[in-house]
Amino acid sequence: MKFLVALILLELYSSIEGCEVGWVQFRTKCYMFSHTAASWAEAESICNAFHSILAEPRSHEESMFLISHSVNQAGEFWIGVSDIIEENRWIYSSDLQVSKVNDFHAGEPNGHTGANCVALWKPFRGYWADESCGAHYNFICEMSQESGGDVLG
Ligand SMILES: [Ca+2]
Repeated sequence: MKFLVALILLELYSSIEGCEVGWVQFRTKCYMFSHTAASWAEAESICNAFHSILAEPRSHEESMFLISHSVNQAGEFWIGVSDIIEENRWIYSSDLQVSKVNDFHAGEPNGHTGANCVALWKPFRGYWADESCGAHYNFICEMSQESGGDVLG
């Protein structure tokens, strides 16, 4: 019983702990919308440097949060979805699984092998565009809220 109470208190504590300064929360994750631009691969490295990864929307709700938040910021935003490994097979970087979300704008993706990384595209009201991975855009990092920046869940 004591253990259960402690567990509940721990859950309660972690749920009100929230996100680090500069990160915004949606459900169980914290996100950082960068103010600087980088290539897709550089963006992933920068996220990793802060114990996070490029954002990987796993549900329609999460994707819509990223899209709606991104259009209130300046610039376009890389996320961690790409078809670098196999053309037109869009996967998450962290586990190589096919993306559960497809929020490409009508007419996208259209860049074929010359565009293998996904950006939230402001002229499309934040919906996805396939872009050249070497292009420099802002980016969104994510970490799980429970991790507190230590280990990615
Ligand atoms: Ca492609």
